[in-house]
Amino acid sequence: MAKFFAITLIFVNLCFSYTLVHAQNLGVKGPWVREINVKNYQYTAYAYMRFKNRSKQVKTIKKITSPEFKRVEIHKTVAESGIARMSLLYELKVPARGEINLAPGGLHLRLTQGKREFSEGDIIHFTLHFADKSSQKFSARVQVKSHEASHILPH
Ligand SMILES: [Cu+2]
Repeated sequence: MAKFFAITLIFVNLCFSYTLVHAQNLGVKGPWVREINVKNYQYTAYAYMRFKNRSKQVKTIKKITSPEFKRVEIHKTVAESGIARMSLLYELKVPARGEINLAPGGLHLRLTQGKREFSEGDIIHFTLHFADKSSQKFSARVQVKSHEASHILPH
C-alpha cells in the first residue's frame, strides 16, 4: 500500500511539472510546409503556421532550425512601389496574449539546402530558439497546394 502511494505521488508530481512547462510554450497552429522542389541542385521549401502566445510576456524567436534543412530564414513579403520583395527578419516577436500568422504572401519561413528530397506527407521538424535561451520543438507535414503557388514569388 505504501509503495502504491509513493508511485501515485511521483505520477502526480510529473503531471504537474509537465503542465507548468507547457503553460509557457507558444501555441503552434496548423503548421505546414510547401515544397518548391529543386533549384540549383538545392531543395527549397516554405513553411507557414500561426504562433499563439498565451503568456503575459512577449515571446521573441531569435532563430529557427530544422534537422532536415541547413538554413531556416524568417521572411516577410513587403510591397515596394507595387513590387513585392522579400525582407529577411532577424527575430520574430509574438506579443503577450497575442498571435502572429505566417501565411502565403506575408510572413513565412524559407527553408533552404534541404538534405534530401521531400514529398507530400513527409514530416519536417523545427526547433524555435527564444531570446531567453529556451527552445521548443514542433513538426509540420509537407503539403501540395498548387492553387496557392501564385501568391509566392520565386526567391
Ligand atoms: Cu521569402
